[in-house]
Amino acid sequence: MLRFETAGESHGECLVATLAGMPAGVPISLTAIDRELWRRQQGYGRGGRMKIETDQAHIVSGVRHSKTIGSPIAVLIENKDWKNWTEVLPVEDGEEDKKKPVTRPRPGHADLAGAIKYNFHDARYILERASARETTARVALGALAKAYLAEFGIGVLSHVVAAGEEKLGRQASWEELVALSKRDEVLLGCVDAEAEQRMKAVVDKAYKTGDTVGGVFEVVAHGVPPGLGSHITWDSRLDGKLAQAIVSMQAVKGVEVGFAAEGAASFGSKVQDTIHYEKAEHQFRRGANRAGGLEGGMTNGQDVIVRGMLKPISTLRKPLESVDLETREPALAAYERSDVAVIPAAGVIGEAMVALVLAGAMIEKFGGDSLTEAKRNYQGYLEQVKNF
Ligand code: EPS
Repeated sequence: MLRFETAGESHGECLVATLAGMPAGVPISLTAIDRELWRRQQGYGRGGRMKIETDQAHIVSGVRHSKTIGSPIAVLIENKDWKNWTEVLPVEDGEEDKKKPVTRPRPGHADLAGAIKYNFHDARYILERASARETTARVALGALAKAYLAEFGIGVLSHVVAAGEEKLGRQASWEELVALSKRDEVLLGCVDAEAEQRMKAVVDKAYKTGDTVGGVFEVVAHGVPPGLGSHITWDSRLDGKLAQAIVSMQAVKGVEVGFAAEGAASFGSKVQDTIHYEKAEHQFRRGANRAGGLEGGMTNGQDVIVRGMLKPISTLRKPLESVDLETREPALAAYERSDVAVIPAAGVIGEAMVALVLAGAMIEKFGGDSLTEAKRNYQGYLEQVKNF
């Protein structure tokens, strides 16, 4: 089974991530991992922190001579900002007056719930880990999962479908997503230039008013075989696993598999993807892909489509009402340097999470201690599907 963990705090020394269960022989490129880390750092609306960090993956185990060797993979990513925080957040005692306590919790952030739960009157210890900085580690591991999936012809990409009230308003083709992922300048991660400008205007408005803005990203997995996940138990349903993976992301409050919201507002006759058969090619074909490639908790061979809904970032330059944890008097919420919008970055993190879930499902179904063995098992299954 594929298992992963991350550790690390936003202004600590580094982020650490481990991935166990990856078969041996998967080609790994550090350049490809760093490209994913770069993509996560982009987007109009990012704050000053991204000028400090240039994320780079440092693999310390599990990969030799550019291939996985079957042992757990451990990745370190340095926080360049750490040098500014060594006295604020030392591992040992340090000086009391160097601390930067956060006592005015931000509505919407983990500050208050975490402070109560962990019994701290300084929410700094909570926000350091709750911060989306942690997603850097997820993206590094997601890049490893993507390398594995690529060996089976599966690609995972994303795009932004809404920023605030501004929407893309149409479907994007896989080719458009590929072209978008190759861009060296990322504005809002939208495939349509006109819609992207409308989205930019929303972010500009948030900037000007000391506000923040959320949005919706869509992750698409292409080339996925039918039969990943299962209908047989609640916890083997792949849609459930994908939903958890997406909602576990910082600031994500909602997830949609396929066109769920539209479906809920329509009649059944308009929503289901009709089934057809191409006799000459011995292949089933579907009338549409409104199910997002998942039926009964299983992939059906169409593109897997999941969307994540991001609430606006909870750190506001024009802070909201809060209460001081020490005095219990009304106070404006704490403000620290922050992002105004992170929708394209969230899309890249969503890709990583989807890639990790799909790689996990592939490994569960096709096993294999080595990639050679996994591919042999996969080919056998494809043959069975072809002859169905
Ligand atoms: C974050 C606040 C900002 C973001 C950070 C998440 O960090 P800082 O307070 O250091 O400016 O930039 O995101 C990242 C560091 C990142 O790599 O994505 C927060 O409060 O969640």
